[in-house]
Order: sequence, then C-alpha cells, then structure tokens
Amino acid sequence: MRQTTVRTTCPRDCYDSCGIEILVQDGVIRHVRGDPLHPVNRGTLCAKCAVTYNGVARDPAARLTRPLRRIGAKGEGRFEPTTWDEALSAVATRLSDIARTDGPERIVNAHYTGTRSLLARDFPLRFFNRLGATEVVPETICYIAGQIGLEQVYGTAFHGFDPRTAKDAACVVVWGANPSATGPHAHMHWLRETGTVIVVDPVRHPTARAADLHLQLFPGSDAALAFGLMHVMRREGLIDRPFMERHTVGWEEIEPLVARMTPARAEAATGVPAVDIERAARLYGRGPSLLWMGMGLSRQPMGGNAIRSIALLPAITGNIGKPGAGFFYINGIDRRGIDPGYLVGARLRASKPAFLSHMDLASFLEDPRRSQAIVCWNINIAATNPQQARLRRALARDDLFTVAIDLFQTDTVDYADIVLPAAGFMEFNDLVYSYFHLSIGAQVKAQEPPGDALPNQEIFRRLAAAMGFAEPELHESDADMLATLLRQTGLGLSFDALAEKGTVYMTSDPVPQFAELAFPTPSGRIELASEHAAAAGLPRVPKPHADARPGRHRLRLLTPAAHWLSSSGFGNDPGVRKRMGPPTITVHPDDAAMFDLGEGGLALVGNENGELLLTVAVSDIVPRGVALSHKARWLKTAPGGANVNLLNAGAKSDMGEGSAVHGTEIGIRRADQVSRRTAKAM
Ligand SMILES: Nc1nc2c(c(=O)[nH]1)N[C@H]1C(S)=C(S)[C@@H](COP(=O)(O)OP(=O)(O)OC[C@H]3O[C@@H](n4cnc5c(=O)[nH]c(N)nc54)[C@H](O)[C@@H]3O)O[C@H]1N2
Ligand SMILES: Nc1nc2c(c(=O)[nH]1)N[C@H]1C(S)=C(S)[C@@H](COP(=O)(O)OP(=O)(O)OC[C@H]3O[C@@H](n4cnc5c(=O)[nH]c(N)nc54)[C@H](O)[C@@H]3O)O[C@H]1N2
Ligand SMILES: [Mo]
Repeated sequence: MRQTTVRTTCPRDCYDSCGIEILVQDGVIRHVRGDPLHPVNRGTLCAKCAVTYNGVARDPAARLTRPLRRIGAKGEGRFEPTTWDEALSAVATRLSDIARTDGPERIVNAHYTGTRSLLARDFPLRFFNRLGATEVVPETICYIAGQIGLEQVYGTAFHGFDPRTAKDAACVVVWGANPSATGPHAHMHWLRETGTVIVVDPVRHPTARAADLHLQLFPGSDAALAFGLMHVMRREGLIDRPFMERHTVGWEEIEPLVARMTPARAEAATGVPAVDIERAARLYGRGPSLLWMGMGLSRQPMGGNAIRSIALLPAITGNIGKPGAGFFYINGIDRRGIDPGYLVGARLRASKPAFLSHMDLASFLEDPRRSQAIVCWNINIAATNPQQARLRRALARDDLFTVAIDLFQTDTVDYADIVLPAAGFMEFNDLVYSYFHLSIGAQVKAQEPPGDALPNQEIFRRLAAAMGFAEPELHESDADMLATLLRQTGLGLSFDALAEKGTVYMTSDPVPQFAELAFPTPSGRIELASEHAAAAGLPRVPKPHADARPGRHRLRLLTPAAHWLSSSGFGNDPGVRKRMGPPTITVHPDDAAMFDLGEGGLALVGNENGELLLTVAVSDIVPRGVALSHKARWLKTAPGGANVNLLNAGAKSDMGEGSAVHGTEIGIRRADQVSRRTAKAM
C-alpha cells in the first residue's frame, strides 16, 4: 500500500481559493480535506466543498466518463457512448461546415468559471478565437456593470486592496457581498481579525448578523445611501480636502448632489435609519477604512451607477494608497504578472470579434439566421441564465447543433447533440489565482480522470487537430504553458516548487493599493466626474438614485449565491441536496401576514416569465417588500423542473449589458389557493 499526500488549490469561483490536502492510496483518492498550512482556510474546507469533494466529485457513477451522442429528444438526456475520435470528428465536421457556409459567428461560445484554473478556464479560448465564434461575454452574467462603473472612477476594476492590509484597518465595509456563503473563510477568519465591520445589504445574512453595524437598505437604493454617507462626512469635516485637491477631479459637480442628500432624505430613500447612516459615515470617514464591494451588488438595474457612487467614498476621505485603506471589487490576473493575451491567444482573434450579452442569449439561440451551433463548457446555462423557459425552448431547436463539455450530466448537457467528459481539478496540473487575495497556487494532479474524461485544454487541442487548425498556440503543451505562466509571475518557481508550497503570495508584505496615487484614467486622477464616461454615452457623474419600490402586491426578489452550492455546481450531490432541503422563499412577517403565507407552507411565486412552487420561510432577515430565494438549483432536482431563473426576465443593468437579476419583481400567493390543474402543470 502506497500512501501519499498531495497539496493542491481549490479552483471554484469563490473569494477564498483554499488550500487542499488530498490523501491518495495506490493512485486513488481516499480523502480530501483542508491544508493546515494554508493562510486562508487554515486546515478546514467549507461545508459544501468538504461534502462534494468527498462525494459526487469523486463518484465515477455520477461523472461523465465517455463521450456521448444524443439518441433521445433534446432535453431528454438520453445518449449512447461513442469514442473521442468519432465525437470530435462529428463536432469538427459540423463546425467546419457552419463556418464555411454561414460564417463562424453563427457558432456560439458559452463559457465561464466552472473551473477557474488558468489552463482549463482560458486555453480553450485560443480555439474559439481562431475559429471566430460569437463569444457570450461571460462577465455580463456576473459583474460587468460594476466593472464599468469603477473604470469611470479609477480607470480599472481589477486593482483592489490587498486583504492582508486589514490588520491596519479601523473599519471594514462589506457592501453587497455575502462572504458567509461566497467566501466562507473570509467570513470566518478575515472579518474577525480586523476593525469595526459594517455590512450594507438588504439581507441580514450571517456576515451581516456578525457585523458591528448592519445597514439594511432597500435593494437598489445604494447610490442614495452613498450620497447620504458623503453628506455626513462633508458636514462633519471628514473629507480629506488636500487629498482631493491633489488626486481627484470633479468634486464641484458632485458636491451639490451631496449637499442635498441629508440623512433624513437618505433614510426616506433607503429605509436605513438616519442615526445609523451618521454612525457609519463617522466610522468609515475616520479611517483607515476598507471597502469591499460585492459582485451581487452590481446585479441590479442601476448597478453600474450604484458602484460608481459607492466608489466615491474612498476618494473623498483619502482612504487610498496607505495601509489599512482601499477598495476592492476584483483582483485581476495581471496582478500576478500574467499576460491574459497569451493565455487566450489574443493574436488569433478576428479583426472584428463578435460578442453577445448573456441577456440576449435566448433570443440569439432561437433565431436560425443568427445561430447554428453552441458549445457550452465551464457553464450550465439551463440553470444559471435568465429567461429560463425561453432559453430551453431555443436549446430544443432541432437544427441547433449543441456541444456540452462537463463533469456531470447537467440540465444543459441534456440538450446536447454531443457530450464530452471533462476531467476535474484533482485530475490534472494547473494554476489557480485568487480574485481576493494577491496569491497564486498550484493545482496538482492526484489521480487519473475517470474513464475517458480529459482536461478542457486537451479536449480543445484534439478538436483543433480534428478541424485542421495548425497554429502552434492551439497545440502548446500544459507543461510548456505552466512554465511560461510561472515565468511571467516573476516568482522564480518551477511548477514542482510551487506544488510543494501550495499557495504563495506575490509579495511578502501587503501591497498598498495605488501606492503611487497614479490612476489609469484619462486625467491620471480619480475621476469623480468623467468626461470619458460622457463620451461613452454614460452619465458624467454618478447620481444619488434609488429604485422605485415595487407596486402593491409585488415583492422585489433577490436570488444571490446559495450557501450549499457553487453557482449550480454541487447541486447533484446527494449530501448537499439533503442538507439544502426543498427550495424556499423567505418573506418578512408583515408580508407573510398580508399574503396569508405560513412558515413551511407552499407558495406560488410568479411574474410575466413563469411561476414556481416554493416553500415559505418567514423571517425579518429581509425587509418588508423583499423576498429571498437562492440561485441555481439543478432543474431536474427541483419541484416543477425549474429554478428561480424562470422568473428572471434578463433585464439589462445600466452599464455593460450586464444582468439586473436582483431587480426582479414577483407576485406571491398561497399554493392551496391554486387550482389543481395549475399545480399539476408545474
Ligand atoms: N438568479 C440568479 N442567477 C444567477 C446569479 C444570481 O445572482 N441570481 N448569478 C450569476 C453569476 S454571478 C454567475 S457567475 C453565473 C454562474 O453560472 P455558470 O457559469 O453556469 O456556473 P456553474 O453553474 O458553476 O456551471 C459551471 C459548470 O462547469 C462545470 N465544470 C466544473 N469544472 C469543469 C471543468 O474543468 N471543465 C468543464 N468543461 N466543466 C467544468 C460544472 O460541473 C458546472 O456544470 O450564474 C448567474 N446566475
Ligand atoms: N457558496 C457559494 N459561493 C459562491 C457562489 C455560489 O453560488 N455559492 N457564486 C460565486 C460567484 S459566481 C460570484 S459572482 C460570487 C458572488 O458573491 P457576492 O459578491 O457575495 O454576491 P451575491 O451572493 O450574488 O450577492 C451578495 C449580496 O448582494 C445583496 N444584494 C442584492 N441586491 C442588492 C442591492 O441592491 N444592494 C445591496 N447593497 N446588496 C444587494 C444580496 O442580498 C447578497 O447578500 O460568489 C461566488 N461564490
Ligand atoms: Mo459570478
């Protein structure tokens, strides 16, 4: 018996990027647990990863292990096994035909962060760039509105604070993020080892409950709150005028708006008591303060404006460029020195690449003049995209050639003509960087993939060969790419050396954010008002906006990340399903009384897009007028065969054609008032 321990890094879409220890016996994984030496997770895994990495992730019976060819109707999920050669030749023949006759832009490339390890996430893009396919812009489903909002102010959204600087912070604001679910170790350790914590969120989630102050605003009123906070800071002399004079432009355009947003007006607009607004403004304004803006925050109708407004706080208080200060949205790959253009083969891109927002995917796929094929990899659009019913109808189109690449037979896979089995992160070498911590880690192979499964990068090397694409970038080996990427980091480590260490930080000391106080904006300063934004058709200045409240008998539905899932990932694990129970909708006690809903009863929840049957939870963790139901259950495990994205119209946010899913409104009623016929149809 030969026993070894492999140290690796979790590649899930999560703020934490944990260190993992895998116990291997005779080439087979026996147990997966947290790496005791890892600085973020310190020896434990979060609950969902502990369950699935010892559950469905390693269960060969649950995994896709052979290439498959469809034999049933689309959506039915009936397939027969085939070989790699046959499957790839079928895909190559069809894609080549479409590219030749109709044009490659009629082939849709849908992908995201099913895995975030670099080669498996980005290498396949070399193939699609060479092909000239239409790319569904991944960030449109997630964070793009905030990205663009931040770019107007600071010139970049990807240059956040170094979380290690929290030891010097007197105050940390978590605005529209829920680390208790989405960065469990940041919630457990990082937030407990810093200054006063303020959470700004419509939901009193566990991170909000643990905070020193929770500003429970009405969804979509963030910009009004930010201006209210600035009003108090201005009134109480907490504005850093010398900093503003040297490093910002446009205060004179913002100041009159700030002057008008008194705490009383801000209270009326947001629902947050004026005294709490004043307290938060003082705590943050005195500093040094950190500001973490969540990606969930951006997914509202005016999400770009909201983040742009909130982003003024560090600028007017000088909370930038010094220890314990700064803002965070995303820490990009370039902060590890890595060139994204190399990874994705930017050189191979067509002169006019074709792009599409996820908000338009359903309409694009229902039109044969625009789409002939779709390749879905690292993504599960049937469960996570808006316009669920419409999208599934489009995916059922007989003449839409669909390829799905996944580890599991997801709801999206059920619609595929050809299914290709992917290897999981414990089955190949790669690199993982955290989008929170300024670190990079090795993903290390612990066992062979089950059956014929292959890593994404090998699948796309083979597909490139089957298509007759000869560019060397399309055939570069993993070992060569890993060596190049590690060279780019400047860490001076080989892959084996990094594998031994697990995760390393890019520097030994915390990196001050914008230490030089030079900003990649047109003026080189922080742009409180932006000429550039105006030229791009955006407002010159952020506005103290608050969304209108829902009309009578309507609730605003928030559908953020679920504690037990990783987007839709893990939704097929029996242990996870048992712990999650049935899908619920949480409503405030007053709304429960108004709609005659009882704890544990069934409710019919609906709007123009469809209706869902959900189990009611009654709690004041949500404000009056707001309902909460978490995102991305697998459809085939959910009652009625649909999830909350059935109710998501695919409305676009104010910037970047991003998702405005948190702007969804619903009606709700007791399910026992529903006729038997409707209930049956669901
Ligand atoms: N209602 C609502 N909907 C939302 C959101 C919301 O807040 N509310 N959030 C949105 C956001 S932020 C996002 S980012 C999207 C995420 O939605 P998706 O991008 O669809 O993410 P997942 O559901 O994780 O699907 C990823 C798939 O990749 C597979 N996978 C994992 N590793 C690999 C691999 O190595 N190779 C291959 N080929 N496949 C792999 C997984 O098994 C999984 O099926 O959801 C969006 N949907
Ligand atoms: N367990 C788990 N972890 C995950 C994921 C998962 O599905 N499950 N998904 C991953 C992905 S793809 C992403 S993008 C990240 C996202 O992680 P986060 O950035 O934490 O985003 P969300 O969980 O989508 O939403 C965060 C919070 O935004 C709040 N919110 C909604 N509307 C508003 C509003 O108008 N104003 C304010 N202030 N807050 C609002 C919600 O109540 C929620 O608590 O998490 C990643 N990590
Ligand atoms: Mo996301």
